[in-house]
Amino acid sequence: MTPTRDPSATTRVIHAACPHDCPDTCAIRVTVEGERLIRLQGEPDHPTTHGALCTKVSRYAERNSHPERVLQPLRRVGPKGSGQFEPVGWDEALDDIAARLKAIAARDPQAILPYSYAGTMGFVQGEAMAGRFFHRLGASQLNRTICAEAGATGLALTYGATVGMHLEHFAESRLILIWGSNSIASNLHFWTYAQAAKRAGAKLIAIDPRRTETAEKCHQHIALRPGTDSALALGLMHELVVNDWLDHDYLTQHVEGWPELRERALRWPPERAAEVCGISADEVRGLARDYGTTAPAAIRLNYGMQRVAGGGNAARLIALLPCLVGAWRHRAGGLLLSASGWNKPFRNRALERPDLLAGRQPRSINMSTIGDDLLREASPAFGPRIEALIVYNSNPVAVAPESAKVVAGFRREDLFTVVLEHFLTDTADHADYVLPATTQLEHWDVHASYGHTYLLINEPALPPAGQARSNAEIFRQLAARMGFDEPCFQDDDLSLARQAFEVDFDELRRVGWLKLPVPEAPFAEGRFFTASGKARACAPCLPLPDHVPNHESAERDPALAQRYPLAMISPPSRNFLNSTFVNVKSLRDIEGEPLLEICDADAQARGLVDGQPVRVFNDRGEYHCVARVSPRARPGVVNGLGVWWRKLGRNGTNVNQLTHQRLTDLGEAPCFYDCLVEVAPL
Ligand SMILES: Nc1nc2c(c(=O)[nH]1)N[C@H]1C(S)=C(S)[C@@H](COP(=O)(O)OP(=O)(O)OC[C@H]3O[C@@H](n4cnc5c(=O)[nH]c(N)nc54)[C@H](O)[C@@H]3O)O[C@H]1N2
Ligand SMILES: Nc1nc2c(c(=O)[nH]1)N[C@H]1C(S)=C(S)[C@@H](COP(=O)(O)OP(=O)(O)OC[C@H]3O[C@@H](n4cnc5c(=O)[nH]c(N)nc54)[C@H](O)[C@@H]3O)O[C@H]1N2
Ligand code: SF4
Ligand SMILES: [Mo]
Repeated sequence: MTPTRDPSATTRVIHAACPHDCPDTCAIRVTVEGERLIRLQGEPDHPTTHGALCTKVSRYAERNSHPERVLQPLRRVGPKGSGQFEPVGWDEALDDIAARLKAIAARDPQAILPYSYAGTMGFVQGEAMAGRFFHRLGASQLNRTICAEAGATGLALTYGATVGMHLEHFAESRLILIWGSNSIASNLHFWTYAQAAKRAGAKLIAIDPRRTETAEKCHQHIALRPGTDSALALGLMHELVVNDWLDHDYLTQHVEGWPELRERALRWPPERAAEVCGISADEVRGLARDYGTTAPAAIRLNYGMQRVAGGGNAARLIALLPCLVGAWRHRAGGLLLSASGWNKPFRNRALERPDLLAGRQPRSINMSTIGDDLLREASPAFGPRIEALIVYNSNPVAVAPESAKVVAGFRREDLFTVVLEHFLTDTADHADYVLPATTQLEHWDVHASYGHTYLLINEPALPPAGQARSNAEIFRQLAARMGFDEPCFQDDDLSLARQAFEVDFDELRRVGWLKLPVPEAPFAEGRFFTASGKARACAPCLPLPDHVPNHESAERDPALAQRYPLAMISPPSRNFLNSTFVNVKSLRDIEGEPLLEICDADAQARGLVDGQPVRVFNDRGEYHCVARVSPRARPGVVNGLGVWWRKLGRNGTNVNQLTHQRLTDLGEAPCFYDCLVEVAPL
């Protein structure tokens, strides 16, 4: 049936950007007629998007007009965590929230904590007005470590910044190591370039404990044990040295600490590395031969390998590999973990206004230990007990480690919690107030990417659904009620968008995106961003990187490994984005239900068959799901795909019921993939 059209409505085409925490940051073309969404498609003219969106965001309209969207402010009526609310007017809600925050701030503003991450990666609806608000208030600061800090810190220690190859140049590589990344699921537009390289004759090798859909399509898959990447990197270096597959010129001129690193590498013959990694010595030798003798060789490193105790050291070692063979000399050689550091035009200080702290230095709370921290009493070391929590762009009750403690913290009757959300997530269920937020189709924003080198604009295409307001608008109105009268609290969303980057904003609006000025082959002649201009293996203030075994491993805790012999990783599901989209029915139907992949031998040893309900457990708790006996799991490792909403799971839990709050070697990040469990029939 042809829809009837309002003749007065005009068709408009709008430049948008995908807001999700994904390295691809796609440019989106939205077509609307009046206030009706006609079409949402990948922008055909944007180079890295090339007209394609992933399955998830192709369903963005379904998410946007979801019948369960929160469309008006809600106030808690039931017990904490019951998810029982009554509607309330905006003014009443904001007045009450401001009064509560004022009373707490009068005692100590550090008892108030913002909690946010990358629900949207936009600068305006991220930390622009929110940053101003919490700086002016003098609230506790949040150390945003939950995703990438171990790897990013390792990368920055090595190169001086979180930068790497251009996404597009992977198409010209002759060898690509896809390391700790399931590109087809989580970096689809990189995969397009990798496939182009493959068609042109390049070899693709996946390094991943799980036989992912990406590993399956590579020429080779090296299924190492989780948390052993540093051992593999050292074993590769050993082989590069003894076979003299080295670029001596490059090492001499552009690497600090090579003699020391060489000595360490020589202590890692392939047999030793293989033993730690749970692979064969020939796999180490073969990989070294490929890497040492093929040019240009590129590494697509991703964050999957750094969610373990030694994640930072592993990232440092892997980031040094391209320096050994001189891969950086070619634009299609080198490594990409993050491109976020290329965003030089970003005006963080103008946007978030840390100067509003006016000399105060509030404490910083690590978002990855929110479970422990919500349960902590006041103390001289910790400071005041956390009394209020303002959550936006994040779903900590589902995504933070060691859920039992996170939930206990959120259930504290004396904690005042406000959640800005689209949906009644596991976190929103624990709120005192839920405030309805606009979506990417309904608000202004600007974006940079951590996987490519373009800036993008997002113009609103639709009016806000129901009574939804943008995050920035909500913080603006709270600021007014708190009596914050600095002029920066008057900036509307469009002004904030203008202030974010030092670029020609009108040009950004006209085109939809702008390419950052990034050198073609950034380290062809060294010039790293470190103080010495060299890549750093070690320096007077920086010890050599080494292999650090997992917190939960036979090496570090043999008794624990006896009781819980299986290492569990919990990588993302292809059709969810962290915990976003789990409530979108068409996507949940594809994923089926929460499951645990286990290999045939480990299943048989426990009398498990495919499709059987199981309990996965350790000392922290128990998670119920369905066993999938599958070659995707290697012996000794189970894959609990994430991150389901607890309330949509079997026993009201998800994988984070099992994860712990210990941190990584660098960056104080969580160790989601460093977790021992046992599995039994339910
Ligand atoms: N579809 C989808 N896309 C996403 C996300 C999502 O949830 N769903 N999440 C987004 C986010 S927040 C991020 S940070 C990015 C990047 O997210 P990443 O965490 O890099 O996600 P993946 O690409 O799935 O890569 C993780 C891979 O690392 C593997 N892995 C686990 N432990 C180890 C290990 O110790 N060593 C090695 N070598 N590999 C290991 C896992 O099996 C998995 O295949 O993806 C983003 N894109
Ligand atoms: N076990 C395990 N745990 C993990 C991971 C894992 O691999 N395994 N991955 C980790 C990683 S890499 C990350 S990055 C974190 C991610 O954790 P989060 O950043 O919390 O990501 P999401 O779960 O996607 O939740 C984002 C929420 O923000 C909301 N949102 C989106 N846009 C807006 C907006 O404009 N305004 C407001 N107010 N809200 C909005 C969405 O509705 C959604 O509920 O999870 C981590 N947790
Ligand atoms: S989630 Fe990633 S691949 Fe999907 S549309 Fe967004 S940026 Fe593109
Ligand atoms: Mo992430």
